[in-house]
Amino acid sequence: MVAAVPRCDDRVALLATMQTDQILTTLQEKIASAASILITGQYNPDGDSIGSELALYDILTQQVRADRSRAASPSACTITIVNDTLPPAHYGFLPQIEIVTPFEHLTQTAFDVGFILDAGRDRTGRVLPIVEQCRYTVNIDHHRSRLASQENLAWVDPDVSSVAEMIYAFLEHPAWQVTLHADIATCLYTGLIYDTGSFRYPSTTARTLSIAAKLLETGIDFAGIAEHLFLEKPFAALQLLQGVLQSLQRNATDEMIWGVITQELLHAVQARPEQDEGIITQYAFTQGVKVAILFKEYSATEVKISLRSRGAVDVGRFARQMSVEGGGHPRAAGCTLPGTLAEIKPLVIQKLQEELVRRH
Ligand SMILES: [Mn+2]
Repeated sequence: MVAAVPRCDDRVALLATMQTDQILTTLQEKIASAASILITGQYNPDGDSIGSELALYDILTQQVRADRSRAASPSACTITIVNDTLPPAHYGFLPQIEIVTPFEHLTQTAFDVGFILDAGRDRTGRVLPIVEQCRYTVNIDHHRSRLASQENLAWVDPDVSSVAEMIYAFLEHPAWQVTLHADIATCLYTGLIYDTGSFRYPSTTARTLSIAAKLLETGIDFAGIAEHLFLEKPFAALQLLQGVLQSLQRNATDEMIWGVITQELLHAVQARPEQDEGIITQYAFTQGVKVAILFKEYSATEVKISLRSRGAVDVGRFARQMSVEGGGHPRAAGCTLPGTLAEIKPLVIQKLQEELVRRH
């Protein structure tokens, strides 16, 4: 996309291409004079953020090596990946995952260049004070953000499927002397399939698939990556699903379905809260269901609610109505409400029932 001459009948594409071209040229110049680089992202890294961080680490390492090999007196450059929390154990298959520095082990606090991937700086958790001390900050993100303007360079494109797709542009740009190899491809493919649900979500474009094809040409174990990411589950996650299914209920018209994760259940199966990933999706795609709800009793005084809609109800708007911190998309949203499960559950079911009746 970057190197190609854009079609002149498409002014928007021309603008976007030039911006990407300028961004990557600027970044190459910045990296050439940097002695220390920080790579960070959202406080709990997901497949796209950790995959993109590791791929960028490799790309920067290659570029630094190429720049320094031409310099008369080459200077050293350190590159550090750190997030608030370490990636979950099931990302252990990613090449070079061990180079990620646990936050507690970080000794350096000032960096020349700081990259914030897949999130705004407000979502970096404990890394934020270190981001604030970076001499030059770069945000590469595909979420709409209020804070991107705080960075020296903001490359934010909400129309792109994943940050991994954006990182691929480094490999196409003439200023970057980097080679795509299987390790980078494994990391970027992880980001692509994580954020597109294996190319099922509407964010998937022809470019997403053409990048995926280029990644496959390096010989990566793409079936293995998908198994690690989406199919393998700890036994505790299965027990959690078993417990949630026991609470399965639906309304009189069979259009609304819900389940409950109680504190008792979490404790009994020794599951971590994030191990409920995927349960709500299964609920939402039950035939005839228009709205799915998962109530999560994470403490005795508040209930986290995950919502999915097949389109009849805007659950993002509903979540924002229920709580100022609630939000999400029309079809996938969530909020946390103060109160006990016994109070919150009937209230939310009744309000969503009213929304459904209004849509009829
Ligand atoms: Mn992402």
